[in-house]
Amino acid sequence: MSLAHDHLSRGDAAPNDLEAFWLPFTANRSFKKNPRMIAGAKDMHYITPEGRKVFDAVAGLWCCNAGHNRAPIVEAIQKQAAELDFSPTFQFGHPKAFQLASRIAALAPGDLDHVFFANSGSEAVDTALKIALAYWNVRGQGQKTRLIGRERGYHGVGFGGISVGGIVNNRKFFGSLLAGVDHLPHTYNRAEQAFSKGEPEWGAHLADELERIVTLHDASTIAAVIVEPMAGSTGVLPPPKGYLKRLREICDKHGILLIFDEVISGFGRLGFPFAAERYGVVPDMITFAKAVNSGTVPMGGVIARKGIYDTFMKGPEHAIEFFHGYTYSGHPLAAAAGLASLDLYKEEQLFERTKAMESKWIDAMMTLKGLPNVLDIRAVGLVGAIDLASKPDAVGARAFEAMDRGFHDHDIMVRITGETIAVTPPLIISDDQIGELVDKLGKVIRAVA
Ligand code: PXG
Repeated sequence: MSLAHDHLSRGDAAPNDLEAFWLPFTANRSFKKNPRMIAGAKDMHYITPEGRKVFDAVAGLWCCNAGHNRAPIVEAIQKQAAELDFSPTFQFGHPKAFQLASRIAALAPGDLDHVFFANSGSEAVDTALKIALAYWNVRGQGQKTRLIGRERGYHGVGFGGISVGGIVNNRKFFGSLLAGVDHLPHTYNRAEQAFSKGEPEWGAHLADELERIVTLHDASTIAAVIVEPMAGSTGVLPPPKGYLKRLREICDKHGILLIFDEVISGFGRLGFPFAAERYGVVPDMITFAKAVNSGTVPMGGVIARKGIYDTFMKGPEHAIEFFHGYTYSGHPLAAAAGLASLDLYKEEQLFERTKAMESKWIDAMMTLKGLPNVLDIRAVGLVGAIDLASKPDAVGARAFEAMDRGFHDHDIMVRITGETIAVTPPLIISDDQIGELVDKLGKVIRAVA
């Protein structure tokens, strides 16, 4: 091995200069003092540069649903890189992007049968919002421009996504955002819902707030409503029973497009290919990313109903129908990884398995009730969240410490948002590993009491 290569590989495993990398959504100064560094992964575990195994309780970032470094996916990516590294999808195409689009369309409910590829959830969301606006424009109703999001919604970090999103820190630094956006109220109410198993009984009536918004702005100005079927990033908020059906009814009544942001809930997280199926509601578009290829290569996209696609397909045949796209839309490596991941999900029946494990998972999560500072626990599919009481004058400090000590002292990776710990393990988790995960969580919660 050449000296240069030797130097590089040592550098990969344990970088000695952490300054240049400005980490995203991270407390950079704290991280650089005591880094939580990952060098490898296999199945349910991460491996630190020192070789310590860390239980991955969050599927990376809600994305590695098949677990880490699975051979069929790794091999598909390697093979694809050697065969076709890149080919454009503007005016050209390569077979795997078409195959993957067909496979995704087949998993989607109803007549959602056309797939537009992007490279992340944020791009998927901005693409869906642009399709909505252009759809009405093409139909001669260009005055329908308003977009309705929801408080506590997370739709990525593009200007469209933060505008319809409802998390104050993601919005307040960035000026006036998109004009003409309004928000539904969020669906969380601790007094009514605390420690609900799965979808809470209380809260379907909050969908009626859409009627109020329509009355205020008039349906003739509203293009689309976008919600996460289950709000993920903001602390895991399963939809109240009946809420999403009600939203669909109101959108239908007023001729408003309904977009489900399934970047987290798609590809098995809630025991179904998409949450739309779990909740028996067919939206007009679904955004996806993350687990489409088990988090291995950046990819996102939008699945649109046939009627939306068909609306664009007019005019001269040489003319571009929709002026939007990314250089890497449908990238060969991402597409190959997607096909291999969907095969693996099917072969190991990971979506069905998740559904079958759900009640055991929820019961296991609820055993943490009664531990110090635990104010609420929510669990649905293979997702769980624990709200902790804040330390006086230090909102978020307790959860931050839980994440940090979890990694360094208890060999577990968790996610935090505000004072909430979120867990969302790879779908290959075993019964015993559910026990192990909850046991570690309990230790972490006690450690930060
Ligand atoms: N929509 C939803 C519903 C998401 O959850 C995005 C869009 C944006 O995806 P990209 O690929 O642009 O990041 C997301 C991303 C967390 C967490 O800890 C969640 C996400 C990303 C990072 C952290 O909850 N979701």
